[in-house]
Amino acid sequence: MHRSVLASGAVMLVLAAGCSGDPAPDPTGPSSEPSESSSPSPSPTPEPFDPQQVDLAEQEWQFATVYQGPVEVPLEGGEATGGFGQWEGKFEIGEDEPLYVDIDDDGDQDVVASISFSFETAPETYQWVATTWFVWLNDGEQLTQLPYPLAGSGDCDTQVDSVTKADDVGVVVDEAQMGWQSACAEGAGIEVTRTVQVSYDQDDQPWLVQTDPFPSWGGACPMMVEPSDSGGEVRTAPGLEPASPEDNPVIVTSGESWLGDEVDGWDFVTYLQEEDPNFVSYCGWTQRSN
Ligand SMILES: [Ca+2]
Repeated sequence: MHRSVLASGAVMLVLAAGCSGDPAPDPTGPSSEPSESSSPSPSPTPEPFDPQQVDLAEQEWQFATVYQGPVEVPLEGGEATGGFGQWEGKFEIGEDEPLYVDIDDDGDQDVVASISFSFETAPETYQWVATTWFVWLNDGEQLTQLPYPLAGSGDCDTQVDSVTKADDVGVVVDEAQMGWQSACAEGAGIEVTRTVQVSYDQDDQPWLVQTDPFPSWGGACPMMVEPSDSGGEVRTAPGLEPASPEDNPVIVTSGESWLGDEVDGWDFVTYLQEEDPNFVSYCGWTQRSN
């Protein structure tokens, strides 16, 4: 009897404590915040993609010149052997360090780097053919190479002196063109400096566009071979703004380029500026009239 009275007294005490004591902790209330912030974050934010962590010497490239279309080149240790055009030979990643630059101005660092091809004239004997600079675009998760040559050096052709970061957006290509109808032995002596960035068309296709000294195609350009009577409005890239050289563009016949077959409905053309005494070749695109 006495025992049950004690027991019910204990129950009363528990109930009293439940009613008048401190309120139970509210998990959503302010009192729970300090314990949450002091515990370690269960899922740390992943590291952002760093293009400098990509080893371009171990990537599959597409090698091309402005004349000869792309071949796949799986580099290992910066080298690969294989065919290019009528040649068999070897590909090697350029000697210069890759250039890290936000070439499309989207906030992510892209890469510009070069690759060379030499053909094998005899066992273990190679003759240099061409070096081409390409853009690798960073989409925030990976690098993807643009197949269009940004700039290129070739035998008896344009020679690239440097590709460097522009003060504003893009890269500055310093190169020298051959004089029109000049002999190879005279070398490339006509200095050209152009600033190039990547711009996107309405379908989000990336294109190389020259922004300085005037809007034009920003990639490598085949040299003028002879005058032509071709016409048409020259654009910087298919579907983008008109090229606007300082003087009227005069379309000429140039060395054949694979880019001419690349885009449905568009021709890839070389033009001069009217009255240009140096016959400097620039490139652009005209809408095909069928
Ligand atoms: Ca970018």
